[in-house]
Amino acid sequence: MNTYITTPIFYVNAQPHLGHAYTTIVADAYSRYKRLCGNDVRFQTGTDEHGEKIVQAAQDAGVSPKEYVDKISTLFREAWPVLTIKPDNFIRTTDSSHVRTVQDILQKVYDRGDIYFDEYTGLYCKGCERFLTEKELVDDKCPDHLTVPEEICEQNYFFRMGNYQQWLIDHIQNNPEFITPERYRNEVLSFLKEPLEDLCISRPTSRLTWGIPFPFDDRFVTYVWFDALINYLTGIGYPDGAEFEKYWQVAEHVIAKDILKPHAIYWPTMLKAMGLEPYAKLHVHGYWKIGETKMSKSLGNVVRPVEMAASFGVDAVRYFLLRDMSFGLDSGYTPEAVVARQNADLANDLGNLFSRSLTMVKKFAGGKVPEPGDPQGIDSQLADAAREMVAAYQREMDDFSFHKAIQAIWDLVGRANKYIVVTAPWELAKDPKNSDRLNTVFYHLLESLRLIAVVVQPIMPDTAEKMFDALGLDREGTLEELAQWGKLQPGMEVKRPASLFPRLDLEELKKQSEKAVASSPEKTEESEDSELISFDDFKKLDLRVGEIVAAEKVKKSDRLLKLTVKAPEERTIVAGVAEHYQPEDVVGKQVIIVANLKPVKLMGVLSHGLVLAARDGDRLMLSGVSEIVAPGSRVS
Ligand code: ME8
Repeated sequence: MNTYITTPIFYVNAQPHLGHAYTTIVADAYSRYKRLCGNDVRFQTGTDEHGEKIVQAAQDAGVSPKEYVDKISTLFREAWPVLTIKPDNFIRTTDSSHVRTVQDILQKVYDRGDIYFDEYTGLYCKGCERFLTEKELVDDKCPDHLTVPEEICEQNYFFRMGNYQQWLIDHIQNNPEFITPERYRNEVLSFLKEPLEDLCISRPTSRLTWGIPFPFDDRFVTYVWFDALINYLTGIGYPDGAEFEKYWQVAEHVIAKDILKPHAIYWPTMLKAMGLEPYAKLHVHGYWKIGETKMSKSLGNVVRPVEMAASFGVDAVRYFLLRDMSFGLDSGYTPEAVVARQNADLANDLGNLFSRSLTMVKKFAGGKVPEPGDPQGIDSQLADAAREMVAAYQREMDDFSFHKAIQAIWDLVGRANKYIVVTAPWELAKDPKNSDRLNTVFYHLLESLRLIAVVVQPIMPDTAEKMFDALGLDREGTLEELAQWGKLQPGMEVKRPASLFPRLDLEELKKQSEKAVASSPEKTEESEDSELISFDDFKKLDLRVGEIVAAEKVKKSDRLLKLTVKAPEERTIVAGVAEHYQPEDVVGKQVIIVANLKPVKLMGVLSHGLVLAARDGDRLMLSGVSEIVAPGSRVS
């Protein structure tokens, strides 16, 4: 059997964060699991490098787009091994083979009559890099980016997505596993109840040159999705590579819900138009959040996975992410939650089971796997539980329910710990008459540990490796072979156990990371004054020039003005300046705003940002720039 598993290719307008790491760890764990099942697996990830966002990010960094994408793509590529993620292929949309494939596909679909040229006026969201329909807006804003989309009228190429709407509905209805979990399948089917608009797939080169030129019209480049989605084909050598033959029909994509529509609607219809079968499965997960807010680079509330691994250990991070998120639903990140998992599930439950068992075998059985005697009821129950665990684990891993697969393993860990308490090997060891019984107990314990090591491997590869080493085991073989009860050979030596997981103390970790900052030579100046922030911290602020186009007093407040600020989209900002300015004084002023603050409600009005002002004694003066500039200009 073959497996082809992919992650989204991530935009290189920012560095990898926990959200990207989660998707990629999921794909890595699944690919390791399928390999363990004996499949021939290909796992692909990569970076998405064209488009306006990237040009903007490069400009902000003061380098060329090419220099910029090379640098950030490398950060992604180098982050993955730190998390023991091992992709077979890392694709970049600036790879020449990808560019060629996209152009071939554009030509093919154009020749078939599914691409046409037209004029279009629509509401364009820069954040999504696509036109939004009126229906998608919430309070006239893009619900993901909280910005008012810009009305744009221009000539472009369009893909006749609507031609394939009925086919897509039938396909989703006939294939319940095509989009999972079910809530997302239902969401897509409900969206498909309305007629599908055709998809704008180009940008004029007058607006954007950082893209793939149309093969039949060099005044245009492809628009982000028609370029990006095709990576899944390029990476396996479409159209005539042997790997394409082997892997396309089993393709499984993992994404978060933010890019459901492009993957569930654009992509299958594009494939149909190319004359290809759709991918096999789309697995959709929820968001990692900080508090109530999605972790995202545009909001700046991100956690860096490489730093997390340095604090907690790689396997603790992998375990936490796979265990704490129910695949499909949102989940909250806090360092306290990682530490709690590490201390309870890893150090206490698994770590203790492992070290207690091996220490006792060393002490009471000469450090060798003993020959078991006849099992009693309690022994057979443990063996049955282990067999049931393997079956449940397989079912849940196949189903992308990683948290349930882990629960099944930890049920067995709990049972084995209880088995030690009930059988009390240290008591048995007191009387040589019990040696047969003691050997049976040890054999059952060690065999349970062996099975746990086998199934833990895709989730925590390093931990499994340590367990295999201590148990002196052969790890070659498929899950079916390795998971047979009774494979452990009596007489084999077990090694003195290394501790699997340290117990973590969050306060201690915080102190250590503060110390590390204080003692790093290039940071000494900074650490002398804790009020100073780093340039990286400063860069997180999105400062813009905003033009106040309307202002009114906030009801029942002496202090607050409700401002409508153009920057360049219009947004509402509540400012505490009413004691210093009348509404009519501020209209027309250009001010400096912080554009990426989390929205907050003030006296019942939702404020999207903050206006900067200077306080001089009792006076408060709004900030501004010395010349009139375009609203939305970046302040740096
Ligand atoms: O959308 N929680 O790239 P992107 C969970 N280039 N997962 C998260 C997350 C969060 N808070 N934030 C991001 C793009 N992700 C396009 C994709 S594919 C042909 C083109 C993960 O860098 C999740 O996998 O914005 C999400 O779908 C993806 O990053 C979006 O990455």
